Amino acid sequence: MNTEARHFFDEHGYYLARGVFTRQEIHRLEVEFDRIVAQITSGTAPYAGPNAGEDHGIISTTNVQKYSSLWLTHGLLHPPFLDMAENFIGPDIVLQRSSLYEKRKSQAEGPFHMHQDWLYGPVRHDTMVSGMIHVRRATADMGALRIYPGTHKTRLADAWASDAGADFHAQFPLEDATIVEAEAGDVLFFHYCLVHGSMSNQTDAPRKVVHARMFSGEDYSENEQSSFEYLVLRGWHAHANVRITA
Ligand SMILES: O=C(O)CCC(=O)C(=O)O
Repeated sequence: MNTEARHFFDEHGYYLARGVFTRQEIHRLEVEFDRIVAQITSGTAPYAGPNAGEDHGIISTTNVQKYSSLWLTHGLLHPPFLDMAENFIGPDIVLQRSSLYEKRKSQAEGPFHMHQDWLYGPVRHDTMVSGMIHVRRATADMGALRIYPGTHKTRLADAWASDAGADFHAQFPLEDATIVEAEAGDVLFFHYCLVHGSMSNQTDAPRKVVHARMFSGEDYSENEQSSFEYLVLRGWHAHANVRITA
């Protein structure tokens, strides 16, 4: 147990773990990331993914582990990644979903207004944590993640990223948030109640990340049906509402 990381996370709602993937490891994952993005952009609906849009330069998809064995075995199951996640989640780690985002140059506002993630998949005991894997460096100009440290202790009302959260966005402006810059191979772990968002990428270098949203195997979804999509990354999904069928 890395007690320093755990302590920081408990107090601030996030922890930036440096060099979880070596240069070589993250480079292999980047080549695969680029293949996935090339396939999306050569298709008929390049902007069909979550939060995607030509105007704000986002290309996205979910659950890379379903169609990339490298991302499954050398990304989400990478032992140093799960060792670090264990500090915040415990020994049983369940993947709710992963999301890939490539953010290209754009002048659009946003594109991720401040929000909390709990609204997009609440779990009973709020054990959900995102591991944001930086495939390339993310600087302020490139649209690095922005956060309000310490906001992770409560579920806030109307904390939507969409226009439904307009009052929330006025209360937590993107401009005043703390910017978390990171290098390729770093992982930003953050609690799903931490207020976060990000601005556009102002540079010619794309920002590339994969978020892995994970929760404790002892916790469970407030929506029972969603358990069928989950993937145990480490340990065991213990809760009785997970049906194991023959
Ligand atoms: O990758 C980003 O900049 C933000 C993504 C985000 O807010 C989310 O996935 O909830």
